[in-house]
Amino acid sequence: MKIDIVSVFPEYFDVLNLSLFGKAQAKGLIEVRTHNLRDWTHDVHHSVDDTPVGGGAGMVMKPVVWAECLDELLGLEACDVAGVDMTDDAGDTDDTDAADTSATTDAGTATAATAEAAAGKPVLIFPNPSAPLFTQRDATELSHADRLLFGCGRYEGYDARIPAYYRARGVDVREYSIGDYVLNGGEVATSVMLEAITRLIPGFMGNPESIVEESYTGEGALLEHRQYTKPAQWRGLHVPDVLLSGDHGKVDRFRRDEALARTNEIRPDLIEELDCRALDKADRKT
Ligand code: 6GU
Repeated sequence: MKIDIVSVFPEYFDVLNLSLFGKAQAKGLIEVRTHNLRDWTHDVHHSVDDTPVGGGAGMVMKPVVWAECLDELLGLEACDVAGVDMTDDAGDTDDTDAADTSATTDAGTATAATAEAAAGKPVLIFPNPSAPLFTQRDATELSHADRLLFGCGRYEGYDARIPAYYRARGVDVREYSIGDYVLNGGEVATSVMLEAITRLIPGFMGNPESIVEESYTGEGALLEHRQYTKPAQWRGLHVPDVLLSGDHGKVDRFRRDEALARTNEIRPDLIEELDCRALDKADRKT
């Protein structure tokens, strides 16, 4: 998987040379290139932002600089696009866009295209606290992509026409938030998403089984049961007896019950979403 990251603080990603991520790069499983957005500016101050149109506090990242950078990284020639209405908010958020015409270049313009699952196509990802939540499902889907390009915004965000433009050019554009809190920029969110995505690439993890049973994966999407190691008794605290019984059926049942009970307590929203086909007969009794 080829990964490009554009940021005004590319040094943020130096940590990607450490740990499993560093090993995956050394093994050639992933290839990361970081880029400084300021390299695509032409003014003496290398400015990447400007005041918000319509007024308000803070600064907004300029489409002109971002587009020069992204055109180059995506190998696109600059051209105008037609048929994108920036006042139509539903048309710009996700892959349920109304128009599904594929990108064309007749008369030097391109028409709006529906984002589609990655099949050899690069996926352009913008971290954005006002976007849909990034989930394990997204991580799983994106782990199959050949190329990811992350555009990290800082300050109050980026001009909304940037993702709209590349979507209209037929690029698979995604915007994701990583949670209900505000960070200073997209760098940390990018690191979080990258870690969630790349650890699912076959060969990335030392022990591939460790990713199978985890929370949020698979049909069930339950929180995981709690874990214990030896000693069985420690400072007056005992490992549950059933885990020492050697009865795999009982151990599985105990863990499943605990996962369901903990999920119900901590994340009732996940129980709401649970597909009843993912429940077994014994679950229904509890
Ligand atoms: Cl993706 N970006 C920023 N700046 N803050 C966030 C976020 C993203 N997700 C949660 N908070």
